[in-house]
Amino acid sequence: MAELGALKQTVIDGDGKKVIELVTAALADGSTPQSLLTDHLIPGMVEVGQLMQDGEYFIPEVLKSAKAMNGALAILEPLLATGGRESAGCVLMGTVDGDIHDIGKNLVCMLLKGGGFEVRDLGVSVPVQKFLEGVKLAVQERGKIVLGMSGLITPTLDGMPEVIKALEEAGLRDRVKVMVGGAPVTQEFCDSIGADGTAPDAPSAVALAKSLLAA
Ligand code: B1M
Repeated sequence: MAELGALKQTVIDGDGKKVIELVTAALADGSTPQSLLTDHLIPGMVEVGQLMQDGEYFIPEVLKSAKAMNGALAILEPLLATGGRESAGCVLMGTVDGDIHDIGKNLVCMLLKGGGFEVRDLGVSVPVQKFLEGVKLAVQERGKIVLGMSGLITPTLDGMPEVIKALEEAGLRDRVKVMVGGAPVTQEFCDSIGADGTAPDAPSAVALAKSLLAA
């Protein structure tokens, strides 16, 4: 489909209406949600990041692209949903306090749902206390759970060890497997804060959540 080649560029241009048109048409033509994400939408956002870094894009342009991307994710999400399979477990997810980036988190949530997980999404800029309350409730209802924390801004990553400390103080740490991620998160950082694992992208986050709950 010739028009599909334009999808990445429409994300870069932040043309939300056109992105939805192209995604809808591509799905009708038989493209899979996974291929739309991997081959077109995510590369579009990666290029937006590069343009921001190069000083060619500023917040208003980036915001338009992010809105266009989230519009596409909203269409793809139900197509990746579990369809009544047995639950693979419960993942509580949020972006750390002070950070409003949600595209990566939304992608991880989407693929986790596709992988059979019940996902409780606390949203963006989640304070320590809100993470703690979410964990308490999820543990009560579901037993052992995975807590996923996403962070894109280096200084806000400090929120991750704060949440882990709060879990320890509340006596909940042994009921929760902590998964951290986001572009600036490294394995070294993960180890240094005592998290249980990190994943570089959404598909590997699903594999990690499965192995953490199986462990
Ligand atoms: Co901002 N921003 N931004 N931004 N933004 C970055 C992150 C930045 C790298 C740009 C840059 O300077 N080069 C930089 C952070 C630098 C740093 O500290 N490391 C930055 C900055 C500085 C800022 C502001 C401070 C800018 C300002 O105001 N001066 C501001 C902060 C606002 C705030 O949060 N308080 C800001 C604002 C924004 C927008 C609002 C305009 C918009 C966000 C809109 C939204 O999310 N709804 C935005 C965007 C879009 C970006 C870039 C361009 C793209 C991020 C993105 O969506 N990537 C980004 C530049 C870049 O990344 N190169 C940038 C696509 C997404 C699919 O990838 O999120 O990495 P990612 O997620 C991946 C993996 O990381 C992983 O899986 C995902 C899918 O494969 N993953 C996990 C993510 N979470 C995971 C969790 C897991 C496991 C894996 O387990 C729990």
